[in-house]
Amino acid sequence: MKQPVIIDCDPGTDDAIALFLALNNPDWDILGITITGGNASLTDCVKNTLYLLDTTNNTHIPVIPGASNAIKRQFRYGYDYHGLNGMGVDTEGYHVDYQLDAITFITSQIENSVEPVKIIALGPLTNIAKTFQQNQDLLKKVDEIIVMGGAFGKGNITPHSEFNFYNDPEAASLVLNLKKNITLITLNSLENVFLNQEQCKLLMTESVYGKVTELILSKWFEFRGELSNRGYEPCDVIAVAVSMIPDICDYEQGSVRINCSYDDYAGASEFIKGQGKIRHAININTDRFIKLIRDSFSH
Ligand SMILES: [Ca+2]
Repeated sequence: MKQPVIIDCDPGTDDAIALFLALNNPDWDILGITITGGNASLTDCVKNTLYLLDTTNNTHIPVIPGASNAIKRQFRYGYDYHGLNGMGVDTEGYHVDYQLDAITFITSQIENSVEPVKIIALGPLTNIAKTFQQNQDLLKKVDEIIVMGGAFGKGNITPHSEFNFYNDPEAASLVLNLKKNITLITLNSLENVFLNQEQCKLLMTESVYGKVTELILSKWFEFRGELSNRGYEPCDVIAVAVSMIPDICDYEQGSVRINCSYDDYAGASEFIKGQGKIRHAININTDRFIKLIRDSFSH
């Protein structure tokens, strides 16, 4: 039986490639893709997801809108990093069905699933936090939660904070303190995995997934200009890769404390090694990571 999976995300260029990797995993049954605002407005993130599923013939997978803002705050978007509409592509003609609701969807899918559900969270954790805040019993039927977010001693939206945790620190704190094992991919996990343009070209295979990846990454390098010299950070793609091939990296075990202030330290995180339910991914094998995507996008 296939592993049931729900992906919560905010596409976003790296969310896009992460979704493609997940869609190509023959062992997974993607029950749905729930959306949070973050990299772009909720509306843009939903439209970007519809675009990704449409261009790769995956329109049978439901896309469900969720949070348009954080639990206590306004989202700060990432258009300046990701480009037009938050993913660099024209999404005119795609329409958002606001009758649907991410929390209702996640809850009912977990309740109705025979097998425990894997949850992969690639954006601000608002939808996930609200779901389990309302119903902690659901956790019994969750296989694992994989979270991309946070940074220890560094940041990307401020010098101290990573984008997803900065955008909803209250949600991040709630999720990372759930009574559930969590695999965490942070900016520290990514230290060796900044992809230069040559490495990115390796992901642009002849399949439809490779072609859409080529479009999105080419637009990103063009949009960022000289700022792209540091390389492309495939944050969300790493999260999916780690959850597909757990031995692609090493881990350190512990707990995480998250700052919920209203300044540049909002979402800043501290890792406390030792007792704890958080498994922090470190030392990603970049060659295996690139090979995994190339193999997945080969057909
Ligand atoms: Ca994301």
